Order: sequence, then structure tokens, then C-alpha cells
Amino acid sequence: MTITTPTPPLVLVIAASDPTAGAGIQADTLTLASLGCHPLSALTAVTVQDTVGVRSVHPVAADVLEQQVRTLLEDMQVAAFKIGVIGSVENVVAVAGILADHPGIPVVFDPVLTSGRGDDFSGAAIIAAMREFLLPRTTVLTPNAPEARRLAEDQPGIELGAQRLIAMGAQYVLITGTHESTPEVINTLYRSGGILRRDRWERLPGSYHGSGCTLASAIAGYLASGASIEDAVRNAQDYTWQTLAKGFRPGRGQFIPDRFYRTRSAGDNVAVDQAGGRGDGR
Ligand code: PXL
Repeated sequence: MTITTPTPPLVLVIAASDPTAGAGIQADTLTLASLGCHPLSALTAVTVQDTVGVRSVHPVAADVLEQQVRTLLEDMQVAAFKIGVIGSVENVVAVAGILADHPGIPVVFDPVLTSGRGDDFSGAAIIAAMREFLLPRTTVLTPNAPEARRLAEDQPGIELGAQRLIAMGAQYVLITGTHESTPEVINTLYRSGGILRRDRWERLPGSYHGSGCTLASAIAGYLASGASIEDAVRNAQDYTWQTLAKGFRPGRGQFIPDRFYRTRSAGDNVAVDQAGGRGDGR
């Protein structure tokens, strides 16, 4: 008799490459692997970037994206989808068509409109396509506050904006407060008609690349492992905060989260770089 090791929960990431592995599909893969999931991935776009900024974005052709995803889904049973940068209107439509063929699988959608450093990822046409085609199939939407306002058709009030995104079809909306000027970071999870939970986090100094990708993929990972929405959101925030607190600065730009902080030994802390620590990472 052959003994087979059980398959870890499979999470399919549909996102763009960030060669620094600070953000993008690489960040999602690291996060999911560190949480005990097996990350599958379909590439939406190639970016050229370092830890300082994005130089260019090159979307993958929609039919190539579609073939990547459908080929995986014909072979394996995925427990959750995580969607990041999509790259083109055609890619949004292709992904939405596939999701429609696989109802019942939770979708965590991080609607990345710009990078943390302000580089543009999604023009007006992509945003309109996200609203029309992807929000109706989104289980948990994870915008930061500026993204939430823009996606909600420039609704300045965050609570009204969240309800508008829910009216557009997202089941839950987690709005992160990293870009707000509050002393603590306040993240709020909305459902239809109100707030499901609100969490406050000590604001860490410095500027991080890939915190949103880490949070969204961690939510997908916890959901894939059987957690409720509330627990997945709570655990994912806690995990993400720890990865940021242990973040490191591999180049001349931003800090990146350490998704494998739990596997480093205590004396092996890389959080403070040679040049004198965090705070100048923008
Ligand atoms: O952090 C959002 C993000 C997502 N995906 C890719 C990125 C970035 C930010 O730069 O490059 C590929």
C-alpha cells in the first residue's frame, strides 16, 4: 500500500510578477507557503521594478492568462482564489468568466490601483471593469482607504463607500487604514448593512512594499484552511503585522515584509539594515 501525504489546501493566485518578491505573485506565494497552503499561480502581467519603484508593466495576453487558469482548474480542486494586479480590461473579463464557472470557491480580491509608491496599475477602464465584472464574484475585497474611495465612484465617506462596494456585489469589504493619518492603523471589515469587526494596530515606522498582498493572500490562506471570514481576517492581520514588524530592507528602497519570520532563529534578526534602520525607505 502506498502512503500518500495529504495535499495542503490549494490556493490559486492570479496576479502580476514583482521581481523583488516584495509584492505581487511572489509575495502571495511566500505568504501562502508560510501558512501551510500550496500556492498555484497564474501570471497576469510582468513588471520591471526594484524596491524603489516600478519601471514598467507588461500585461500577459488574456488568452494566455485564461489557459493558465483553466489548465490548473481542470487538474486540481482549489479551496480559494486570490486576485491581485490584473493588468488589462481583457484580463478582468477573462478572470470573471472563469470565476463564474467555479461558483462557491471564495475569492479574495485585492484591487491594486497604484503601488504603495504611487505607480499606476489600473486606469479608469480597468477600474470600471473591476466594478462590473469582478466585484459581483468577490467574497472579500481588500482595498486601502484611497482605493476604496476611488472604486466606490469617488465616494469620500468610507462607510458609505464600503456599502456601495457591497451593493456592487462584494460580500465583505476590509478597508485598511495604512494610508490614513490616524495614529494607529484601523482596519474595518464591512458586511451588508454594517461593520463586522474593527481592529487597531500599532503603526510601524517606515514604508513597506507588499503589505496589502501579504494581507489578502493570508486571508485567502486562512479561508482555504477552513477559517470563518471573521477569523481569517483577524488572523491574517495579525500575521501581516508580524511580517511587517520583522520586515527587512534588501535594497535602496522600501522595506519588505518577512513572511518567513517564524522560521528565522532569534539571533538572526534582519529587521535593521546596515545603513541604520528603517524610516528612510520611501
Ligand atoms: O503592492 C501592490 C502590488 C501588487 N502587485 C504587484 C506590484 C505591487 C506594488 O508595487 O508591483 C506586481
